[in-house]
Amino acid sequence: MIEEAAKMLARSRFAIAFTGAGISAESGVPTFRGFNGLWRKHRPEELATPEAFRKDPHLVWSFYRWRMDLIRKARPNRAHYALAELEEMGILKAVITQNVDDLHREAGSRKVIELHGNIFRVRCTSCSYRENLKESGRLEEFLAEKDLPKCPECGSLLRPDVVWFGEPLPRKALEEAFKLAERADLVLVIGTSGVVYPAAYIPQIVKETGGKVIEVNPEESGITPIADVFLRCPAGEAMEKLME
Ligand code: BJW
Ligand code: ZN
Repeated sequence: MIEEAAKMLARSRFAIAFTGAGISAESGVPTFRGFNGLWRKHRPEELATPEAFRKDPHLVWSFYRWRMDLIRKARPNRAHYALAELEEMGILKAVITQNVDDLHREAGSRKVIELHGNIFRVRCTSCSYRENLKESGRLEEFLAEKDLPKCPECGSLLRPDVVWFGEPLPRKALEEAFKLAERADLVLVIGTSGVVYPAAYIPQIVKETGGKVIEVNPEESGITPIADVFLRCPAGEAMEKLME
């Protein structure tokens, strides 16, 4: 199976990767729906929605501050590095990710499309203020604060610049992702349950436009039925073998 996948990858002319929380599991970032999922106590729909934020911004912010702190200490793993290397080799044209953790960029991937935002960015709920806390150097200070974060421009409540259920995905990123998927002759799907839309359309578009689907996941997912090759193992192990 691995040999088959390696051959397909080497022969492809325009390969892309589509990643989810599972690729960062070996970096110590909990997934959403897995066994040790992030939201076993709180279901995604209870925390990652505009309604939850309106109802209990303290709960939602404490959840995001906890995750920001966990993610800033996480380092990319073998799978992230392998994707950066495949791009360097000219094989991989882009990484389309549902993750908000920045680990693809940390690993050296250049063409990264973030469909669900970035956990290190905040934005104002009233005005157009946005800030990347990693770039502004204010992350430590932000995490130490216990009160609700307020906009320095207008004083309104800040929110994480991520995409919650019922909210539209960033238009440009989604359009670009769909275009790449139409063009791709191969998609490497790594570590996603493939149940959250519209992101989950990406591998389907590749398939429908004549491309191949390689999936890496220790469990079956919503994508497995359309996978041409299914590598049933953790991302780090699969990607290391694939690179040999
Ligand atoms: C490993 C591993 C290892 C473990 N190695 N693998 C069409 C049909 C049905 C529903 C909808 C539809 N269109 C829209 C909807 C509604 C909704 C939706 O999809 N609901 C479904 C759940 C039913 N979608 C939306 O609401 C989206 N918005 C939208 O459609 O807007 C329309 C609109 C238009 C115009 C105006 C207004 C509205 C938005 C979706 C936003 C999702 N947001 C989240 C939170 C992001 C912020 C944050 O991080 O806090 O995104 S939810 C969460 O799920 C997060 C993830 O990116 C996303 C996907 O999860 P992922 O990455 O797949 O993780 P898991 O945990 O599910 O899976 C991990 C996998 O890894 C597992 O398979 C493991 O086996 C595997 N694994 N270890 C490899 N070592
Ligand atoms: Zn503001």
